Amino acid sequence: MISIIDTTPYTDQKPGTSGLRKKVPVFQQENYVENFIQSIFDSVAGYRGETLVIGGDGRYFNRETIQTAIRMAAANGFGRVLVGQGGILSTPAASHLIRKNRAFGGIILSASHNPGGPDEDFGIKYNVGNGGPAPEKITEAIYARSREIDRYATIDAPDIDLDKIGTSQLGEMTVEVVDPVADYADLMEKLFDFDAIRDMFAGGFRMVFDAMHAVTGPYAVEILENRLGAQPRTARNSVPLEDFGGHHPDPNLVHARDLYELMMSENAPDFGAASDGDGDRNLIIGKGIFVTPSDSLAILAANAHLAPGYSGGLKGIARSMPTSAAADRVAEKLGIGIYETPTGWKFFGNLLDAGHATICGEESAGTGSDHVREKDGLWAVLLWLNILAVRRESVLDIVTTHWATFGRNYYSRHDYEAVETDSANTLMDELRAKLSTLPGTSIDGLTIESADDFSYQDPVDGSVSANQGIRIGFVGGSRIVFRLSGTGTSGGTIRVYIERYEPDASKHDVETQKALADLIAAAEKIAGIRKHTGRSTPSVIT
Ligand code: G16
Repeated sequence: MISIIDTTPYTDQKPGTSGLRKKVPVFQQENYVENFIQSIFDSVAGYRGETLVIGGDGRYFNRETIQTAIRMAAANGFGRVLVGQGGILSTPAASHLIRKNRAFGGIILSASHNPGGPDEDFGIKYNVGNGGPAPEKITEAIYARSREIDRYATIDAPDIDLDKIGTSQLGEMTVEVVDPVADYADLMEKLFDFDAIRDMFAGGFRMVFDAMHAVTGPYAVEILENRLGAQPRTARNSVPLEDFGGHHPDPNLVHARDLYELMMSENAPDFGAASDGDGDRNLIIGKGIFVTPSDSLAILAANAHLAPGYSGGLKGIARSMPTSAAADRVAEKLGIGIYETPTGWKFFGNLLDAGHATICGEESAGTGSDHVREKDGLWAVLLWLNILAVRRESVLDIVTTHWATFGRNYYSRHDYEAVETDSANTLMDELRAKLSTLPGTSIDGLTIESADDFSYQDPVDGSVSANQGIRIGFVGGSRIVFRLSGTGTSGGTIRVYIERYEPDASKHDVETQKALADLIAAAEKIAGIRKHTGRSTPSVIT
């Protein structure tokens, strides 16, 4: 029985870099979830009788929201819902399911790498029929609708048993609870040389994968251990927990510290990797070397032809603006296009659909390809494994050879988290106001060549996204970028991205923060971070 329920709008349902992210108690307010989901349905057209994919990263409030979304999909006229068993679907697996089943779209419940639990974070993302995040045109329509919504549709029905694979009926709509792993694992098997990787493991190659008690656990166990024959317990923390065991499921050097220390120890295995809450990010660490996401993108692009899925070569590479220019040098050598987009995977969708780019990446630990329309943590891990299996060199050797060939882009990101929103905005406003006066000036011997606020025009649909981050370029190719994060849930987060290009291989083994010290000091002088935030050091350095 369909019911139309009266509701009143909330004013804060503006999707950020990746969907709507808020604290759980915010989502638990009366009709908060219902308003947002109805706003999604009201902002897209033509879904009657079509398929909707639903799943999430297993965090607290996942199951309740899935039941709400299923009922609302039935009441709004969808013909079929595909939902991952246990409510689980990694973001890349959801993207694949949407594409494979030619679904109309998908609702993915995740706050990515943010912590989970009753007082922590939750999120709702909407993905469109190409499997990728909704473009800005749609997220803006959803926000506009959420500000005037006055009713939503649902159906009176008992909960669906999410734990049992099978098909049931909800009113006119079919609900299929599906294995969340199988289709995705099959896709990986098509892209990569599983025989070569299996041989490498059989020869004693050792790896540790930290699933951080998040969604990739079941995927990693099935792919790495069951299908590729890696030793049992290669996948650690592999049971998804609603609160991620009390940790941040963020695969960086702060939150995956144990893995980092293991990889730097005498006893380190050959390869270490981790993924985040919803499985789209990756962390790659070789024995004795952390590979920055920007370098990883460049190295994967330079070696992708060694994997069967990319043996025909790449059409182009795309990277977000703050990502280092390491990939640009690879694109130049391969004679293919390089695209610089704003932060947010949604900006890669058109480039992938139009066949301009095959591989995309971001400094924020995201890499992926045209196999889905999301970044994909395990995909990056498997491409690395495929390259290692073919080259039979250590990660350290592969990285240092890459630098010797292309030069090294020293790179670091400094985050100032949970800063007062007003202070963060003032810092950016003051910076923006003086941009035109900066070129030609020098700070401690570093001469500024260019300064602007990045604006992107999508080469496929012509849409323009302005104010995407302040870029300060120095003579010689070094760069500092300032931007406010679009994914935080408390206050503002200022991100400062610092990069220096060093072509001389004899200067490639300087410690990163040391190699960037003069630029780090210049960032403080240009932006007055201490004055605005009261902080003398960043909260996180990656
Ligand atoms: C999301 C987006 C990424 C973006 C990252 C950081 O990742 O999908 O494209 O790079 O946030 O964004 P920001 O710098 O605005 O915080 P995820 O893994 O959180 O979905």
